Amino acid sequence: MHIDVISLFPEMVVSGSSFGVVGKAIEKGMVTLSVWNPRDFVYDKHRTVDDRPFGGGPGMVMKYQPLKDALERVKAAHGKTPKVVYLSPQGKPIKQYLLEQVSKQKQLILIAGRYEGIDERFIESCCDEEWSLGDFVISGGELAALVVIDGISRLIPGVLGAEESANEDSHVDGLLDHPHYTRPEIIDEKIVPEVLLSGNHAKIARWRLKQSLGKTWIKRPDLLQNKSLTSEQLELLEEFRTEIDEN
Ligand code: 9WO
Repeated sequence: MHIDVISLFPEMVVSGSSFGVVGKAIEKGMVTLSVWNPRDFVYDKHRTVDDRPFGGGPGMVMKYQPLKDALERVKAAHGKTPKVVYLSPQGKPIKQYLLEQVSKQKQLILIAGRYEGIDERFIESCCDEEWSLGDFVISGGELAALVVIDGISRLIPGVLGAEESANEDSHVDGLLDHPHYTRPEIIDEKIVPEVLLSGNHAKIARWRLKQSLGKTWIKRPDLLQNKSLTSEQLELLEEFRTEIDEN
């Protein structure tokens, strides 16, 4: 998968993508990343990429032309018309299903804004979608772009080892993850759930699913609203609730 990012801080995107799973995926060429700076598409003496907002108000707005020319250059480089996503507080919430959908495509273009925002005419005419990490304002779209790059990279076949991708199941079926434990078995007089030491993989899988269901019920009941549980899952959740009541 190829990801293009248009950003005034290309180094932020490149360095933020050079660690861990994403760094390895890029190293192996399973994900390729190009970052384009709108400042390279302006030709006045001061290389102006922003200007004062019409109608007054605080701050500056990113100009249409540098963004448009950078986007045209990206499209010329790949000759296709991939999805263009603008990362902004006004976007639709980024969910796992969005990442899964876009991970199946060959290319994605991410627009990371700065200042107060970007000229609305660019959003309207050049961006297919607006995505948001959540209802908050940070200093720019680059951190959101890094989240999208990371989330998509993990979904590219082969990026995660078999073992890791097996662990992914609990993340992507609409439930919260089960708890994790590692050595030592006892620390600060705290033990590991016995089932995890049993070597009985069926029991362990059942326990993990029960924990995912229970944790989701406690922390994010809204996720269960949109999920039709199987009879086994309903039974496990009931078991979890009973155990909670008994403790
Ligand atoms: C800045 C600002 C200052 C005073 C009053 C209102 C304001 N809104 C903004 C603003 O939205 N700035 C954005 C900075 C413009 C687009 C790029 N920036 C950004 C993206 N901030 N936060 C995001 C973002 C992206 C994805 N998910 C969550 C937040």
